[in-house]
Amino acid sequence: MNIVEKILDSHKVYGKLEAGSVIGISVDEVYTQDATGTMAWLQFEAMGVDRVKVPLAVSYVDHNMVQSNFMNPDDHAFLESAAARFGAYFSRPGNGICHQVNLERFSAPGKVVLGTDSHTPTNGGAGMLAIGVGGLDAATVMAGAPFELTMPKVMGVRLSGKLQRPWVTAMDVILELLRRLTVKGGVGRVLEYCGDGVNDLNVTERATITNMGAELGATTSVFPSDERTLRYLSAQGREKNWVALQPDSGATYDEEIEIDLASIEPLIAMPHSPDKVVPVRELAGTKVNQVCIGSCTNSSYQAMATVAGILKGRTIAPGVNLLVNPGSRQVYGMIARDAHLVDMFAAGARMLESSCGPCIGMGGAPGSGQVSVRSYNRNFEGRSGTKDAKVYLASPVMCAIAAVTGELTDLRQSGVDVPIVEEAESYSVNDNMLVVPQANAASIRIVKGPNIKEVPVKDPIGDEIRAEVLIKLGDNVTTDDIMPAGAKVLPFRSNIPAISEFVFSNIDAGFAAKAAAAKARGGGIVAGGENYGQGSSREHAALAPMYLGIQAIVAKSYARIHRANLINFGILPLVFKNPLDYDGIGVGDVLIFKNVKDTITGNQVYTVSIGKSGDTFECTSNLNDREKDLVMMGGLLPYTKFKTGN
Ligand code: MIC
Ligand code: SF4
Repeated sequence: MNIVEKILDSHKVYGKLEAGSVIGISVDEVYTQDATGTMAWLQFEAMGVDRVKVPLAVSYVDHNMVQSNFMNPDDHAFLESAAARFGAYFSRPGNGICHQVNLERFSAPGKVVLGTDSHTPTNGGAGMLAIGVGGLDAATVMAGAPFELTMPKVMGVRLSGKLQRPWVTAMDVILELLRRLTVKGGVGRVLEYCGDGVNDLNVTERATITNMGAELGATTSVFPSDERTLRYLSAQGREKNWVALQPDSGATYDEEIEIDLASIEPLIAMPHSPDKVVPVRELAGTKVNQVCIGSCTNSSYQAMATVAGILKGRTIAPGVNLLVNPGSRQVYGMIARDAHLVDMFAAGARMLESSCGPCIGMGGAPGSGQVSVRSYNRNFEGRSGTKDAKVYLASPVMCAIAAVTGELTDLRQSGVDVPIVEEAESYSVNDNMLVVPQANAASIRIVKGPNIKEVPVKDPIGDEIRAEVLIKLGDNVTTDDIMPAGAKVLPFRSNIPAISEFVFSNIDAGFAAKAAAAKARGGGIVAGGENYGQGSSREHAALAPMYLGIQAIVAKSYARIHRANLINFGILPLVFKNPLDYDGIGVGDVLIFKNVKDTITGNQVYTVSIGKSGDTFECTSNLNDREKDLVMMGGLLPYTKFKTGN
């Protein structure tokens, strides 16, 4: 068996480990973050379960950290009280970004972790099977259900050789994969890293690679657990969590690709997609206005100390703003202790708190039309908070050099020395910002500020859908397109009626009003191309459209987490049987589906007629048995209530 099969086999509750079949697995840990966690915990509360039923649950606060009014701190207070009430650890604001803190303090090879954030696979760097899910899926698992997924294909990524340090980093490895496979290349797959080259990478470097495997659309990515994993866990004072985890000799993969680490050169992703990757040297001379270093992708002690070494004794170039958000308080403390922080400050860095910050448009927006180079993982249009900003993604080394030279350069020609920093021998461990769950919590009151509203629930599906195409989009529509983030919108994550006003607002400012009008006439439909809903796990990208009366999406294909979220909220994720039919529909067309219920429970081939012309085309829904029930009943919440009799 390969590693993925080993972990799934040891956690299997039902199903067959054959690519494409539905399996249920037990889960060792679930974590949430504040931007998706308020919904997850409200949903958990609505399920009427007294205490989480997974061995470990952690509620992090890291996204909604700009407290421009009462909303975000109210959410934090809600999360803290819900964690106490239901038996989860609470990672207090300031402790760091969920993925990095979880890797540091809770990762355990061979175990399964779900997180309500698409970059949960960060933990795969330490040999965990770590999967990003929507809040409702997390709540259901915390309430005791197995996690159900379609058995993915396992793609072996065979690494050989060694990176050309210090110029080439783990970030360049994942950029190389994005260059080869694109943002759709990982859909339906888990990437399992193997081969001698694995030894060249330490756990935090591996975590950079598995973190950004999310941008490939992969279900997750995983590295073996070896001596380097033991070393990392020991350095975290957690060697007891180590187990060895290697593929059996002769283990096979559904697909395999090879990467010679020595052949990788410094790479960069151009606006506005993580897969628009080119060698940095091709862009040499491009002027840079802003540099952002950190986030959940590149915040290890090693990365931060390397950046400080580049900045030491220099000043950032005129016209450049440098923002640094170290991913955890642990790393922040260590770079302060070792005076790297002094070198960063002295060079002119603007040090931010340990939170997502500019990565999700929570402050740090670039100016109009500016070039921002970031060691982050996503550069979707508008995500930075500035629609016409040009955001590039590159390694922390490239970013630091761009900060001091003011432009993109062929690193080796830059004249800047880059220190080689070894992996930390030991980490300073201080868990005082992790609130430990207590027994006897039944009397704890859950605190809900005025912006925290009930989760809306859809009615069971009707037998006829007659709904208008409200928007028609191309391939790779992101959840940032559907449900934008940023400092203005994120505070409404606990208030679906309010956040719904922003659905598709960066593409069509009148969308919410159009949808409301269409709702009265039978509802709306969204038309999309391939890989609809890539990116974030935010279920608001399904929940808010559902609230606006969206009945179905018709697209050529879907990203995994978003498809699951649509089903969880009772929206039909339809696929054109013939992709060319996409061309035959337009905004304003009324699409009519008859015998919907019989089709869902039957062959799932829907004959759709287009109102005006009377033309027809076919769609399918590819729902498994459980998904059929969910869509029929209006989603996972009514389904769970029905099953548990609540
Ligand atoms: C992101 O990177 O897009 C986020 C913000 O972390 C999201 C979660 C969210 O939208 O709250 C993710 O990656 O899932
Ligand atoms: Fe936060 Fe950005 Fe990581 Fe998402 S990708 S968890 S917004 S740092």
